[in-house]
Amino acid sequence: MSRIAVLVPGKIHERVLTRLKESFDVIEADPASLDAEAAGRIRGVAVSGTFNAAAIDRLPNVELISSFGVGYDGVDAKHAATKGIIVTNTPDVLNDEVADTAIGLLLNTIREFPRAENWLRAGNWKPGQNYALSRFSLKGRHVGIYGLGRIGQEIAKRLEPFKVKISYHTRTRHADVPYGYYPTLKDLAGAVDTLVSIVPKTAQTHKTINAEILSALGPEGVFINVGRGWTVDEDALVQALKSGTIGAAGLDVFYDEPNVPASLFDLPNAVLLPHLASGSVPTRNAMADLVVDNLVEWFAKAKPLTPVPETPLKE
Ligand code: NAP
Ligand code: 8YV
Repeated sequence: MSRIAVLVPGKIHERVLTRLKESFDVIEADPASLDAEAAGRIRGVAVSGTFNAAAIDRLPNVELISSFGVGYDGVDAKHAATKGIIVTNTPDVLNDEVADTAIGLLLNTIREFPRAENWLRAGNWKPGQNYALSRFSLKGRHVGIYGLGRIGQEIAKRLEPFKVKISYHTRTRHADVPYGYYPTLKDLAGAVDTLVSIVPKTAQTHKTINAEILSALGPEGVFINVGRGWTVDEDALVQALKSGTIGAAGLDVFYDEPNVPASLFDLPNAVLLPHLASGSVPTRNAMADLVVDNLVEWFAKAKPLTPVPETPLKE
């Protein structure tokens, strides 16, 4: 009996391929390159990155699209839903790693550890010569979290032992958290001196970190982004860092990855990471397993493990 065919349309974590091949007939191809017979055989997709409406429409019998990553902005989940197709993502298994990265990036940005190490490695540490004191300290700061979801809440919990004040902005207020709530991002930015963004890429979050928000954050302000670069007006951010409108920024994500604006490279008050917040071997393995397990569970028991909210669930 032939096995269920699963399409892998592009580069994906090696463990996804290895594990998929244990249970499925894996077809590694661009959906546009498939003939009608091959496209008709595909019942599942495992994807890291983009799978748009046109790609979905090429697969008449696809039932589930399993996306690598908690952010599934590359997959047209709304379009899939109109056709009864399930989309899954990889929530929770990466919360700790991403929250740990956010804290590391915050400390690196405030205390300038990457610059200090570069200074040492360049042979500058000599008798009588010490690295300059960092302008900023985490001590006594008021941290605002833009997005208090699964990851935002882990970031907040990790901040508590640092004895900083913690506030947040989301559209929905949480009754069960001990943090101050601000109903608008502008109110939050005006109240805090440190802003951490961990919201998804949606039409509503596009360039919401703009000149007005950065100005509200102020000259002592530190901005950290571990969510999506889409959320930031990068020209406004560069301008704010150059002019001293804000003090410093730590960025793991960029508007047009992997194209990081050259204007950011020259800024001494920016710490830049190549979208690695979930990028440890154990966490990426857990994400890979969840990509495969969603497909396995769907085809064995008709119950995906982690469907995204747009997905229509067939009982
Ligand atoms: P989540 O649990 O869905 O949380 C999202 C949070 O954002 C919620 O608190 C939500 O609250 C808030 N939010 C959404 N739209 C908003 C808006 N327009 N205004 C204000 N708040 C808004 O998601 P998660 O698992 O924490 O992940 C968050 C995002 O982080 C992912 O979607 C992904 O883009 C990014 N991420 C990045 C990395 C990395 O490697 N750098 C790794 C993992 C995740 P309300 O709905 O109440 O507004
Ligand atoms: C991954 C992420 O780097 O989960 C997400 O939303 O941004 C990251 O964990 C990415 O999805 C894999 O390329």
